[in-house]
Amino acid sequence: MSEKLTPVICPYCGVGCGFFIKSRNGKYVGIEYNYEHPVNKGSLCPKANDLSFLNSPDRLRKPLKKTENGFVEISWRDAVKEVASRIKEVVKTYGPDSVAFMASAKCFNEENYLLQKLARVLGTNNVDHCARLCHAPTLIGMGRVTGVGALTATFEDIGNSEVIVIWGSNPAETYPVLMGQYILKAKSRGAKVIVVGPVKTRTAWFSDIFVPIRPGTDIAVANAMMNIIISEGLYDKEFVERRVEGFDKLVEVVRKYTPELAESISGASAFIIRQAVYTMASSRKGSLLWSMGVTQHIVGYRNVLALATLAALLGWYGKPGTCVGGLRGQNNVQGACDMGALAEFLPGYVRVTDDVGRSRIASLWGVNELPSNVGLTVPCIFREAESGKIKAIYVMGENPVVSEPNSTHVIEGLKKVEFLVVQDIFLTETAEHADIILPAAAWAEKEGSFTNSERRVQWSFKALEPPGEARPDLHIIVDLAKELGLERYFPYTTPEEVLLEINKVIPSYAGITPDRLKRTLGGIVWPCPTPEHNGTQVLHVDRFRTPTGKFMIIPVEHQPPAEVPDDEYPLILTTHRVVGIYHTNTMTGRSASVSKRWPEAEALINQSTASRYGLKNGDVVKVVTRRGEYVVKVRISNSVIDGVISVPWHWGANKVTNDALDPEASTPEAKVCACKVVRLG
Ligand SMILES: Nc1nc2c(c(=O)[nH]1)N[C@H]1C(S)=C(S)[C@@H](COP(=O)(O)OP(=O)(O)OC[C@H]3O[C@@H](n4cnc5c(=O)[nH]c(N)nc54)[C@H](O)[C@@H]3O)O[C@H]1N2
Ligand SMILES: Nc1nc2c(c(=O)[nH]1)N[C@H]1C(S)=C(S)[C@@H](COP(=O)(O)OP(=O)(O)OC[C@H]3O[C@@H](n4cnc5c(=O)[nH]c(N)nc54)[C@H](O)[C@@H]3O)O[C@H]1N2
Ligand code: SF4
Ligand SMILES: [Mo]
Repeated sequence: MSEKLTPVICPYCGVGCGFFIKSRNGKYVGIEYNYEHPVNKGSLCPKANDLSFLNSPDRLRKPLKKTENGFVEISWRDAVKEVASRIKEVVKTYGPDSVAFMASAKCFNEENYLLQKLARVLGTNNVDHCARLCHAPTLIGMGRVTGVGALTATFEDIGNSEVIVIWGSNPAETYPVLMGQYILKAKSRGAKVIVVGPVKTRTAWFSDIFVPIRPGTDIAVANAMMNIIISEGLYDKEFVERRVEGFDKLVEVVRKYTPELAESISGASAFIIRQAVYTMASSRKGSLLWSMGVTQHIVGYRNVLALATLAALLGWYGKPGTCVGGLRGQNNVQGACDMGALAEFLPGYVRVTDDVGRSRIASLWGVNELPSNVGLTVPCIFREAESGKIKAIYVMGENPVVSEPNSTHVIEGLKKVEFLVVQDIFLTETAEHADIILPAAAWAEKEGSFTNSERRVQWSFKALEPPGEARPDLHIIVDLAKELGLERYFPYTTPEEVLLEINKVIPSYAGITPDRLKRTLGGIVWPCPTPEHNGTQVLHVDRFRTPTGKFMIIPVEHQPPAEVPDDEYPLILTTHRVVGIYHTNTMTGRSASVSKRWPEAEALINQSTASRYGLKNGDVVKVVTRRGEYVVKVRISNSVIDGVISVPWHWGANKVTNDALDPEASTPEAKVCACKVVRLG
C-alpha cells in the first residue's frame, strides 16, 4: 500500500504546530512538513521530527493486572469490570471524595471533558491535572486581574510587538517554534528582547537586555520596575486612568522598592533594572510572557499579579501587537483547563462553589446536583493518599512519580491507596504501582481537538492504528462509565458527539463545532460564541472581563522562598528543561534521534561555585537536599549565576525538589530549594 499523509497537531508543547504523519498500512513511517500551517509555517523542533516512540516495542498492548507474580495480561472486559467494581466499592464504603482522578494535558479536549464529567457525576470534584504543577498561578492570577486566565492575544501579536519581555521562561528550548517563527522574526524587524531569570539561557543569548536574578526574587524586581515607571512618569496615563483600578494602592506598595533595594534582594544591578525599564517604556506595543520560572514558587500567584500589573502600567493590553500571560506548556493544558479538569472549576471556569453556574451545568447533564465542595489538587491528592483519606486514584496520562516535586511522598501515597489505575501508552514509573494498567491509544491513533497556548482549538486527525488492543481514552472512559451504571450520562461513540456537548456547555466554545474545526486549517481561537463567529485573537479590547470591566490591581510584596541557603545547605537548586527531551521522557526517551542527542542529565554549575567545591566538567556529584539525594553529572557553565545549580528534571531530580505550595494556586515550589553538593568521582 502507498504512503498516506494525515494532518495532526504536535503531541508535545503548547505551541500547537501542525504537520502530517506519514503512514503505511496504519503504521508510522515518518512526518512531512505542512508549510501552509498558520502557526508553524512548516517548521518543527527536534522532538516532532522524530516520533518513533509510536512504534516502540514498549507500547502497552493489553490491559494488565498486578498479581503476586507481577503484571499479567487480562481482557478489556475483565479490566473494565474490575476497575468499575473496585471504584464502586470504595465509593460505597468511604464516599465519593475518597476517589481522585487525574486528567491529562496530553489527551484531547473531549477526553478531559469526559473524565471530569465522570468524577463529578460520581459525586466528587477530586479531578485535577498537571496544570497544577504549571500554570495554575497564571490561571488564577490573570483570572483575578483581567477576568481571563489565558494568554491575552496570539503569537502573531507577539511577532508584531516592539518590545518582548520573557520572564522566567526559555522559549528557545521550550517553545522553539514560537522563538524561531515569532520572537526572532520580531527581533530581526527591530523589536527589543528582554530576558529575566537566573540562567543565561539560549533565549537570553538572543536578548538585548538580560536581567540576571536569584531564583525567587521576581516580585522585588517587578516592583522596582513599577517604582521607576511611576516615579519617572513613564506609564501609559490614558490607559491607567481609563481602564485600571487600584493604581493608588500600587503607588503606596511599590514606593519602597527602589532599584537599589531590588539589587540587594535579587543580585541584578540597579543599572540593568533601569535599562530594562527604559526599553520597556519605549513602546506601548509590547508583550510580557512568562512560564515556569514565575509560577513554580510559593509566591507564583503573586508573581503573576506583579507581572500582569507591570504590563498594565505600560498599556500592553487589548490591542494588536500586545500579548501578556503565561505561555502554556503542554500541547493541551489550555484545553484540559477549559474543560474543567481542575479541582475548583467546572467546564468553562465555572467555580464549583457558584450555585447558579453549577446548576446550569447539572441541568445540561441531566443530573440533580453536582458536588459543590472544592476538590483536591494534584499535590494534595498524594498527601491525602498518604494520610489515608484518598483510597483510590485513577491516573489518565500523567506520570507523577517523576513529575511531582518531593516525589518520594508520591510513591508513599501510591503504595498506601487501596486501588490505583493507570491509563497510559507506556508502563511508566507511576504505572509500576498500579493494580490495573489500561493501554491507551496515542494521539495520532485517535482523533479530537487540542487547544494551544493561544486559545487556538485545532482538530488532530487519526493517522495510525493503535498497537495491540490499545484503545482511545475516550472509549475507555465511556465503557467504564457504562460499567459504573452511568451510561445515560455518557451516550457517546465519537469525539464529535462529545464536542457538540462541549459547544452547549462552554459558551466560549459554542461556535467551535466539529465540522468547522475539521475544515479549518489552524483552527479557531476562543472565545467563539456562535458558529458564524471567526474567533477572538485579542482579548480585553474595550473592557476587561472583571466585574467592573477594569484591570484590577492587587499589589504584592516580596517574600523569600520557602527554603533559603544556610550553613548546611549553602546553594540554591533550580530546575530546567532541555529542548530535545519532554517531561518524564516516556515519549522522547523512546525516539532514537532525540534520546541519543540528549542521553542524560547535566547539572549546570558556575565556575566560581565549582572551584569552591573542587569540581570540574564531567565530575559526578550527589545533590543533597532535606528530601533526598540525586546523582548527576556536572557541566561547568557561567550561564548560571554563582551559588545556583540548575538541574534538568526530566531524569528524576524531583526526588530532591521542594513541594512547599503556593497557598492560592497549590503549585509546588519546583524552582527553588536549598541544597549542597558532594563530589562522588
Ligand atoms: N523541550 C521541552 N519543551 C517543553 C517542555 C519539556 O519538557 N521539554 N515542557 C512544556 C511545559 S509543560 C512547560 S510548562 C513549558 C515550560 O517552559 P519554561 O518555563 O521555559 O521551562 P523551564 O526550563 O522549566 O523554566 C524556564 C526558566 O525559568 C528559569 N527560572 C528558574 N527559577 C526562576 C526564578 O525564580 N525566576 C525567574 N525569573 N526565572 C527562573 C530557569 O532558569 C529556566 O530558564 O515548556 C513546555 N515545552
Ligand atoms: N522539578 C520540576 N518538576 C516539574 C516541572 C519543573 O519545571 N521542575 N514542571 C512541571 C510541569 S510544568 C508539568 S506540565 C508537569 C508534567 O507532568 P506529567 O504530566 O506527569 O508529565 P508527562 O511526562 O508529560 O506525563 C504524561 C503521560 O501521559 C502519557 N501519554 C501520552 N499520550 C497519552 C495519551 O494519549 N493517553 C494517555 N492515557 N496517556 C498518554 C505519557 O506516556 C506520560 O506518561 O511536570 C511538572 N514537574
Ligand atoms: S515547538 Fe512545540 S508544538 Fe512545535 S514541534 Fe516543537 S514541541 Fe511540537
Ligand atoms: Mo507545564
